[in-house]
Amino acid sequence: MAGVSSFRSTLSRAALGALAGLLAAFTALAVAELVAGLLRPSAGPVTVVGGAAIDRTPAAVKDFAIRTFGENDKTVLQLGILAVLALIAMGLGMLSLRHRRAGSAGALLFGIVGAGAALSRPDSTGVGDALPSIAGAVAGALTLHLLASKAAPESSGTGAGGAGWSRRGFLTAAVATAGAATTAGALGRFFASRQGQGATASRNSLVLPKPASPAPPMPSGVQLKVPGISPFTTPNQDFYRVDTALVVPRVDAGTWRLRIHGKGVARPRTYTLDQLLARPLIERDITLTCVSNEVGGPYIGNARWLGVPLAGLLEEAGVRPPSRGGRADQLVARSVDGMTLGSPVEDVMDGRDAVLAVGMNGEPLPFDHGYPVRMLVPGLYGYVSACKWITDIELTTFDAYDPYWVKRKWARKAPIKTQARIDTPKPFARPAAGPSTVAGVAWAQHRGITRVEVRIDDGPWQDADLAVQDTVDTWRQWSYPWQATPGGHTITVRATDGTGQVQTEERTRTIPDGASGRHSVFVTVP
Ligand SMILES: Nc1nc2c(c(=O)[nH]1)N[C@H]1C(S)=C(S)[C@@H](COP(=O)(O)O)O[C@H]1N2
Ligand SMILES: [Mo]
Repeated sequence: MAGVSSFRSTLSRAALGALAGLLAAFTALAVAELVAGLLRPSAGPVTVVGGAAIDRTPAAVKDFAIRTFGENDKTVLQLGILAVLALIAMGLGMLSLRHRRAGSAGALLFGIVGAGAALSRPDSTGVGDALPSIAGAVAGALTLHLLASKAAPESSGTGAGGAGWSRRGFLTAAVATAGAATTAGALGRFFASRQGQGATASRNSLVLPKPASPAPPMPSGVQLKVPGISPFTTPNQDFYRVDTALVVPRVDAGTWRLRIHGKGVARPRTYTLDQLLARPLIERDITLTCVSNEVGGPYIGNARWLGVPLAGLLEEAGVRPPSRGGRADQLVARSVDGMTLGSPVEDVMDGRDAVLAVGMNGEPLPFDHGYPVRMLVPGLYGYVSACKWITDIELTTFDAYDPYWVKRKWARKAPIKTQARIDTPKPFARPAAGPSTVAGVAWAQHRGITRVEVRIDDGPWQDADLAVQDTVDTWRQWSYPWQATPGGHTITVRATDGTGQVQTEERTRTIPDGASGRHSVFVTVP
């Protein structure tokens, strides 16, 4: 009996320790968020540790995460960080009942990790960024010390029964801690949201100028009337989002600047948003695609963008493309959160509509998509062209500098590969026998789509009907009337681009320069 009761008391002591550890970690995070909310929300410990983790994740794992969790990948990462933290905190809590100092030392160690992560972020604004983690760690260590002393007062000696501890004393301290931490966390959130208010106000008051060069009227035949096909223009709220930002940058357009400088820039310049908006703007339909898009995948969207032609700005700055004797062959765009993306200067200046976009489908860029200004270069995957929250353009060479993704083994240059996707029927659908419609989208930005063919099982390739082409920079819809016969069928599609090149059958992974291969779906006709 004595054995059982001492086992029970060991167990309940362990539970107390774990609870103390959890509360201490919660307090640490809440205090850190409060300090971050006052200073800089994106310097919060979960954000900086998450950011550091993202930057160090091997490309294959990142690709897996995007594939598996889609746009929830960052939520999953943050929950993972919190889960690991909770486990370690419970361990430290138990340890602190016996070795009070060890528990607190562990808490402080976490503060150092968080502070280190904060200072290593590319958007770190200085040593102040270490403060949230340090303050949180100190609060966590003190909390752990307090709760541990309530749970196992040192004066009580080492008796297994823990005679001296007061259940009420511990519970009171625990409840008070939880209450104080919750308040601190809520205040932190409040201050953080206030920091974004200048940005929100600047976006709400932004009136987009009329384009000097409007997009040509969209031909009515670009949109097929087939249920289940992707809309030709992707609504902003449905537009895919891919970036490394755990906290979406909220930039106040009033203080925002764009600097253009570097090799061969005879007249470096810094622009305000108003200066950019005062220039003649163009409006263009451009389909954007992510290099991480699997064959048949969702990371593609088409929008009507409004913005400043980039080539003109570069010419004013004295930049010449390599084919006209320019010394810089790479344009590196840098965002407010420190992301870097590199595009060939030649492509940006070859006459295509490379643009610094301020508008997306008739409204200012959403924060998620780069407010106030982002770059787009038709024909290039997003990671080598589409810098969101852009603030700096540096002319350099491919030899001299590798931007973010290139350092992580992705290709230096990455034109978008010709692809076609079957939107309907869906994989494993059960369409009725008889007349049926296979339909979807095909894209080969800046080359255009001239032909789409469909094959049922091992049958011959048959021409699909093409919707009207908007421009060579947009995707193109297609449909194929199919007489569905009972049984299982594999439907495959392939596209031909404006250069006459037929989409390759060869399957490649997304890394290093985009997936190739043909999309197919398997359906069963009952
Ligand atoms: N600042 C910043 N810009 C960025 C990225 C990023 O991580 N940070 N990701 C790029 C990638 S990989 C793609 S595919 C596009 C996606 O743009 P969207 O989120 O508006 O669809 O943004 C590009 N621009
Ligand atoms: Mo991407």
